[in-house]
Formats: sequence, C-alpha cells, structure tokens
Amino acid sequence: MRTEQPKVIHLKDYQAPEYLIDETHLTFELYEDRTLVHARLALRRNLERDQSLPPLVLHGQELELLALALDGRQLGPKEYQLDENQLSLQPDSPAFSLETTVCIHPESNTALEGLYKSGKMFCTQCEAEGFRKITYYLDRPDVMSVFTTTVKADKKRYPILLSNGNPVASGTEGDDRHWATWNDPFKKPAYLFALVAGDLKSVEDSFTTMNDREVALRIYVEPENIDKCQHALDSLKRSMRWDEQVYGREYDLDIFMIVAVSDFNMGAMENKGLNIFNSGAVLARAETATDAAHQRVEAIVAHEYFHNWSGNRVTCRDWFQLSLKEGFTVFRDAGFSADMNSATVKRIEDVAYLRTHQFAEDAGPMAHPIRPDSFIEISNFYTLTIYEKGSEVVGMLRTLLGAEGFRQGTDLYFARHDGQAVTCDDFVKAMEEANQVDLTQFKRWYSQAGTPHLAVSEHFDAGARTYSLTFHQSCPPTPGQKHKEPFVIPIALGLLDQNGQELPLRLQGEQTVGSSSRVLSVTQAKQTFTFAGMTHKPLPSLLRGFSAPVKLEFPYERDQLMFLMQHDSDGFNRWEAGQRLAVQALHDLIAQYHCNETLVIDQRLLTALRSLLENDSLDQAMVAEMLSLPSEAYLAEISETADVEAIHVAREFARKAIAQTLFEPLWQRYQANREVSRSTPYVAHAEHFARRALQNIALAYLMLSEKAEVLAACLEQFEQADNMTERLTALVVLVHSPFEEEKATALAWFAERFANDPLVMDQWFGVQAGCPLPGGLERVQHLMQHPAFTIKNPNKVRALIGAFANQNHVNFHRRDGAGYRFLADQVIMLNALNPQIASRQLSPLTRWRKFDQARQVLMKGELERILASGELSSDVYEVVSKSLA
Ligand code: 0A1
Ligand code: ZN
Repeated sequence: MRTEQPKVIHLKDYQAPEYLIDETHLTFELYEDRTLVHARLALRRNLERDQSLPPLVLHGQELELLALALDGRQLGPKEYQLDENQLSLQPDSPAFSLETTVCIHPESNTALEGLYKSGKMFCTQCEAEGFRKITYYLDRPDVMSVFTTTVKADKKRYPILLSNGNPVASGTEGDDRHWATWNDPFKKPAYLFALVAGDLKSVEDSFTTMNDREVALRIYVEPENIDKCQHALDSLKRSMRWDEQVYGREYDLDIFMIVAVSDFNMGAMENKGLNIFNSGAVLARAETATDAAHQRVEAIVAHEYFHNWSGNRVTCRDWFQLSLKEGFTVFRDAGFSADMNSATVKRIEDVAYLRTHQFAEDAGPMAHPIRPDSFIEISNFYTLTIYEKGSEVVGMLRTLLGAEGFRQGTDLYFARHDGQAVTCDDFVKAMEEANQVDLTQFKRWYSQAGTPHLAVSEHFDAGARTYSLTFHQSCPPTPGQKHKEPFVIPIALGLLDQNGQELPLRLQGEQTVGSSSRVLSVTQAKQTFTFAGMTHKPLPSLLRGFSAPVKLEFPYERDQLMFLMQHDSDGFNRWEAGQRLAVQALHDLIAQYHCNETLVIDQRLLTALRSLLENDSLDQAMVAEMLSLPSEAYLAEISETADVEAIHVAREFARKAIAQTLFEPLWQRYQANREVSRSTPYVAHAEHFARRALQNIALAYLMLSEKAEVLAACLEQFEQADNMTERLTALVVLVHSPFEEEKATALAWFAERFANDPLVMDQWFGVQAGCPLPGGLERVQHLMQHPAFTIKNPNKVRALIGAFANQNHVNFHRRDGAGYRFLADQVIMLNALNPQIASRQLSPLTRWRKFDQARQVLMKGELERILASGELSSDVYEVVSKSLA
C-alpha cells in the first residue's frame, strides 16, 4: 500500500545497474505459518559504469530481515540501512558475496504476487517486480544471474518440489521433511524465477528436438484435474515443433514443465523451464471447456513456450521495453494459431478484439505508446497496447520486409542478443541490418500513442486511364502527446474490376506490371498513388488482412460492400465489407431511434447474409463470423458519444430482423449441423470448431423467434450435448430468452452438475453476468452471495464483476448510476486485497468521456469516491488519477 506520493519512473532516466549478480543461491524453508528464504548472492561491480564503489541498494518489500552477512561476516545494525522498499550497504571490494535470511508470509499473501498460496500449494509470480517480495535483490530485468534453488517442505503435504531449470539433487530431512535442488544454467532476470510446492499429479511426455535432444515434458495439476491436460500437452508439442520450423528456435533445457494454479492474476507466466498457468489457460476437455477455451489454451501454451526465446534467452533491458517481448511473442503465437486453425478466422477475431478494446484504450486516459515514456506502476502496463498493438507493429515490419527478410531479421536478433537484456531499438536495428533498410520513421510506432486515422479518396481519369488513391493520415492527441508526426503505414491492397477479377497493378512510372495484390507504404500526411492502365474505374480492396492498426475511411457505397463481400479474394476484407455494411445499417437504426421513427432495416444487409447462408461451398467458420453483427462495445467505440440504449435497441432489432427473415436457411443449417454433432464425437479441430460455430450462431438467432420447435431444439442441445461448446451456447440463449421456467431449470441443473468444477462455474457466473435483460445488477449482487463465488479468486472476479461491467452495457450503464457505484465498491474492496485485479476492473469507468453528460458526472463521481476512499495501492492510484486528469 502507498504511504508516500507515488513516484513516476521515466525511460529517459534509465541507468545501467551499479552491481551485477553472477550467481544466486536460494534456499526456501516452507512452513504453514511462515517461510524462510536464505539467499547467497555473488555480486560484482558493473564495470560498464566505472571503478568506484557506490552503495549497494537492493530492492525488498514486506520482508523481515533475520540475518545479513557480507563476505561471510555478519553485519551489525549500523552497517546497513533498511527502509520500506530497500536495503542499502557499503561494499568494500568490487566482488563480494552477500548472504541474507528473510521471513515472509505466503500464507497471507492475497495480492498473488511474490510467493503465495493457491489452495494448498505454494507458487510464485515474480513478473514484473514480485521477486523483491521474496528476498533482497536487484529486481530489474537487466541483472541476469544463474540460479540454484533448494526447496524444503513437509513431505506429505508437498511431495512435489519444483523450480527453474534441471533437477540436480533431492533428499529427506528428518521424518517429515524433504528437499529438492534445481539448477538453471541459463542466466536470467529475477522476474523469471519460479517455485512450486504441492501435492500434484502430472501427465508426461517427451519431445525430440531438431538436433535430436530428448526433452521431458510435464504438466502438473491438482489430482482432480489430471484428465484435463492432454490438449495442453498436444498444444505444447505442436508449439515446440512450429518454433523450430518457422523461427529455427530449439528448446534448451532437459525438461519443460507447466503447473496449473487456480489463483492467478493473469493468463500464464513464462518462468524459465517452469511455466505457471492460470488453470483456465491450461485445463481443457470437451465436457468442460468450449471450443473458444480450447483455442485459448493452445494459444497461451504456445505464447509462454515461445517466450523461451523471445523473452527469456533474449530479455528486456527495462520495463519500458515490455513490448519487445510481449508484442513479438503475441505476433509469434498468432502465427502459430493461424497455422493450426483457419488463418482468416484467427485474423478476424484478433482484429475485432483489437479494434474494440485496444482502440478504446488508445482513445482513453491511459493511452500510451507501445514503448511508454513513463509509468507509476508497471503492473498497469500489461495492456492491450503493449500486447496486441505491439504485435501489430511487429506484423507491419513483416509486411514491409516480406517473410524472408523478416526471418533474417529475427535470426540476427536472436544470434546477436542471446543472453542479453535489450531494447526495442535493438530489435528494429536487427531488422534494419538484416534487410539493409532504414526504419527511422517506422520507429514512430514505438514512441507515439493513439490510433492513426486514414481517410482515403479516389480519382479516376478515363482519358489518362489512371486511377489514383489519396491517403490523408492524422492521429488524435493523447495524454502528453499533442502533436504526432506521420507514421509509416503499410497498405496491402488490390483493385477489382466489374466482374470481381483482380486487376494487375502498375504504379505510374513503373516499367513492369506487378502482381494483383501489393503493399503501398504511406509515409506522408497526404500522399497520392496513381495506377496506370485502368480502362474502367476499379473498386479498391484496401488494408487487406488489416495490414496496419489504423481507422481507415473510404466512401464505400452499400452495393460496393455487397460486391466485395462476394468477390474480394482477401478473406479478411470479405468479412470487413460485411462489417462495414452492418455498421451502416445499424447506424440507420440508431438515427431512426433518435428521431423516434419506426425502425426499418436496410434489406441489403439481409440479402447479403441470405446469400452467405445459402452457399454451401463457403467455409462455415467464415459464414459464422460474417453472420455476427459488430458488438455493442465496438459500436460504442466508433461513436463520438456512445448512446448505450440506442446501440442496444438497434442491434437487437437487427438481430430479430435477421432471425425472422432468414429463419428458414438458419433452421436448415442449424439442424444439419446439430445432426452431425450428435453423431460425431467431439474433436478439438478447426473443421469441427467451424461446424459448431455456425450451428451455435444459428441457434442464437433462431431463439429470437420464440418458436416452440426452436425451444425444443435448444433444450435437446442443452441436455444431450457431449461438449461444453454446445451446452453453454444453449444455456446462454436460454438465459437471454423469455422462457423463465426452462431458464431456471437449466441454470439449476448446470450448477448442480458442475458444482465441483470451478472453471465451469466461472462460465455459469459469466453467462448470467452478461445477460442484458432488466435486473442485471441485482442478479450479479445476488450471485456474489453464491457459495462458489469468492472475491479472492481473480477468475471469479473476472467471471462475475468483469463480465458485468465489460459485456453487459445496458445494465452496467443504468441511468441511475447503480452499476457504476457497484463497480467502485468492488474496486475499493479489491484495492486492499489484490491491487492488480482492482486496477484492471477499473477500466470501464476510465471510459467516462465516451458517454452523455449525465453518465459522465456519475462515472467521474465514482472515480473521485475511489480516490478519496483511503490508502490506495499505486496500481489503483495511477489509473484513477490519470482518468480524472
Ligand atoms: N509475461 C506473461 C504475463 C504476466 C505478466 C504479469 C503477471 O503478473 C503481474 C503475470 C503474467 C505473459 O505474457 O504471458
Ligand atoms: Zn507474454
């Protein structure tokens, strides 16, 4: 908790460390009421600084110092200084050893940072600055050390004792206790340290690397979850092979372990050789996890595994460089998921997510560049901007350099910086040198925040047979950055003729005709590109594959969008055309609502969707994506001022119109797919995901008809499905329906059937929290009393409070402000228990500028109430104060 004015930390103040730590020897003595941590550090002066011997200042928080020795000599109280956050002492030689013993209390650590208990097991979370809650240390990523760790604990309670690296020795101590020693030969920063002790079971396998080295693979879980590990294990093996094939990266230790824990602040953590996962990001089997959950597990397993190179072997110099490892690793995991599943569908999902949530962050009070200039609390910077926009920036480099040039860049980066802690500039430099290009202007993506706006206009000159596209780029001001310089924006595009054929592209002045899809590099505030040899005015397909994270505006007419939906060879842009058409149709409805007119939907949207549904040759996953209307959150994001009610009414009206008009083809598709589901055992594979996706979106529409035969089908699916994807969809649509009796029965049955599976109960909470029917807040308040709910578990907080505030717009934004008051109360409570979770839950309130005057006053009022509520963690303080600034 904060006791003094929080300090702002600036990138420009970075200084290399005064001392380095070559070796770190740790011994943990785990007990039920305390843990003792003995540390022996081999330190030395960092000669890159100079020859002087300044004081050694170690980080440390919430530690009770029991012993301190310098080169084997115990230090007296006058020989060191202790304050709340550090331990300082004066070394008398340039190389020395320091021994400390501290007492800590994992058993009462509710912040889930440092060493803590999740259920009956001990585990750690050290990124970003949690290691200082374990022992006194130079807890910064540019201090890399070889760790040897011994864990001692009660034999019965904690038969499994794990840490990073390879196991080296183990034994018993007296009758009840035992120990194990692990050594990690790779130098690493303290944030990658991990320890686990518990009564765990494991599934095992092995992997033979490209150089024929045998690696043992193990996933450790609490015994009741042992049947939910296979999907993660398979995903791990696929990730290991993929990273060899696509990036040439081989695994380096003899063993790779994953441990599932129930209480975890984030998705998972890439600790060297010992990844620790939120159980929700690793456990999956057909009966309990949806298709989306299976794909999420596959993606997160891959993400953490890929960090072994992009993050661990090559790490960050300081936390301002976070996107160096996160943006790059998200880009790598997205490439993997695209290769394992449908690449177009993966891209559509990622872009929809980015545009809804990251664009909102970029337009709000917490907006920051992917390499921030300053922060108060680094935990607040594990953001969509660092991760998702960071990945887009890496993706733009690949688009500009081509697949081969990009790979040469990553090879050079890994070879040059293996074992080092480096910067985003080092990454870009490797790309520049491997490709002999100058990326100076491109680097503005690292330093400027905000989503660029790109307005495109066209001009066709029939006489000259030219077609010109003019790009105007601009970027709105963000906190601390009024004026922006032009970005380098890669625009992948194609031009279509009247038959939907791609035209060969040749820019004026070019000799040879290029291919039909190419990348233009927009670098100026206003820039025109002229294509030659155009006998007719073409239709442009712009920003293919979403080649840059920008808001692109082009005056498409609705007929043109329908044409693109059918003919564009770029799958992403076929979807994008459909979304644009839907947004226009929804905007009509919103305007009609505002004028109190009868709502009338543009028939063209319905016609376009009908032809998709009636075309059996299309990829079913694409059809499902194209049938999904833009979300309320996205519609809010693209509005100047979001009118919560109008958006909800318009979208629901459109959904009902689709359901009514397209009832027949939806019903046919639904029945055909459900029939296949009934007769095919569950498989977690792209084709099957596609079939269920279309089946389930069809069911959601069909239920809006309130017809008896649809209700019967929905109940059949709920009761008979052999997998959670079908069962949960049936539950969601029932919960959203007016069939009160069936709804209540289904909810009760589900809760009883899955009472012992916390991850399934999270889904049960989430379904109800997201229900837009009136009374949502009261339902959530009631559910907080449910025995399966606890505010101490982050997954439960996200499932109930998070789902309500982020996904249930009509209820959260109630006019009387009760939704806001509720969220503020929870944040105040969480602030004392778990600051990271508290601060994350705040984000819907930070968006107050998006809403009407009356709501702005209410939302701000709650932020002010939080600020005045007493002693705030630096996490919550930073978000609240920046939101009110
Ligand atoms: N590096 C992890 C994410 C992570 C970050 C912080 C955490 O605790 C505050 C936990 C995990 C990843 O990118 O997967
Ligand atoms: Zn990561």
